[in-house]
Amino acid sequence: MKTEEPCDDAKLDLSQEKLDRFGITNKEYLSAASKRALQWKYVENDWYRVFDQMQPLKGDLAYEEGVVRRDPSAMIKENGKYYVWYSKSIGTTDGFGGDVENDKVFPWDRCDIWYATSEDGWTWKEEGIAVPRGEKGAYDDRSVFTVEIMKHEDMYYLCYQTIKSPYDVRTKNEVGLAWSSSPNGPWTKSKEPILKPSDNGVWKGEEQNRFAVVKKGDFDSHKVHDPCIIPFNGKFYLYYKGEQMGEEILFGGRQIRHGVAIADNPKGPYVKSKYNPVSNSGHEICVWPVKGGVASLITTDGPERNTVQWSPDGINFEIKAAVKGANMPHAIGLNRSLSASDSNPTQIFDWGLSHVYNSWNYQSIMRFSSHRKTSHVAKGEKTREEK
Ligand code: AAL
Repeated sequence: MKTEEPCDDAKLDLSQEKLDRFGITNKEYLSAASKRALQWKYVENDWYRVFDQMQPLKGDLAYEEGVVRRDPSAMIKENGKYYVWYSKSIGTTDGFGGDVENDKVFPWDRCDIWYATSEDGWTWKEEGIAVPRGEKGAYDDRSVFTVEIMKHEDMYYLCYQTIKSPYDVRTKNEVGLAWSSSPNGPWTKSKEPILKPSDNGVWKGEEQNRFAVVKKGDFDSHKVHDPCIIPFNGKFYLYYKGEQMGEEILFGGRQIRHGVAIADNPKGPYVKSKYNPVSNSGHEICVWPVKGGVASLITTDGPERNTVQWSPDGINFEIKAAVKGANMPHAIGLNRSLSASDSNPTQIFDWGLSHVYNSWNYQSIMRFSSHRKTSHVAKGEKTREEK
């Protein structure tokens, strides 16, 4: 039987070189998979990475029973030391259904933002609280967590998630900002959140059930998470993860998507892009500027998970490579002291930090590393480059 018509054959590149590369010797019989391969926009190997097994840290950031340390920020190098910020809380997680005013509903509930320094990236000294939860009644009175750092013109900016008590399953999650002229603080907090969920979703009924909706609204109608600001094209691009009211499992996992909000100044106001969402897959945000555009590691959820994507304009992302899922850190704190280059655009993954689940109650920060893989060789065989 001749090939069915899932796509327009006229648009396929049927050059001899391409057919030979994909091992298609009879172009009269193209499966749907072959047609998709011929439509791939990018097939080179320069973005590919394989992650090694994560290694434990030493000193104050070594695993500590009874303590949650998770969601490390990027690392920056200042005064000859690496700095990292992270969420820290104490004690077990109660979950929902009990007394949400007083329980701890998630490991990232009842967190403050702490920071630590290290000379070698292995042995860390915990320096103390950078940004505490707010006073009762403030928009961040319940938890501040999942922080990112940006240095710009000798000022330091921490952006992070905020929760106002009570923390129940329908509680909206927002984003706050704090700034300082020193990585050691003191930090000044924004009086209001710099980013909020869209307000065009409608809950169904009064019960605390996040799946019951009359209308789901935008992709970020429930939560704006994992904020990360990078300077780009003379502006400030705040990338974030959106969660939608009435979340479903759809085509490859949870409905988790990424958006961007853009500002002229680091403190905002941040305006959400009309093109959002900019990714229909992913989870924690991991973005870095390279090749004149913005690259993004997409992990965990959605059909495009475990891919590296790149956009020339910070908005229109295309897949550049798949990333091997094994050992892949999913809550990466990038090492911003490593620069990605045109010839090695994923060099920023040489090493950095992420967290692991030691248990549902407790998480700790560990060190990841990765390497490029350009050929697949047997023991004793020379690589493509060595031949
Ligand atoms: C993570 C992140 C955010 C969420 C929670 C802590 O996977 O997406 O940080 O709020 O879980």
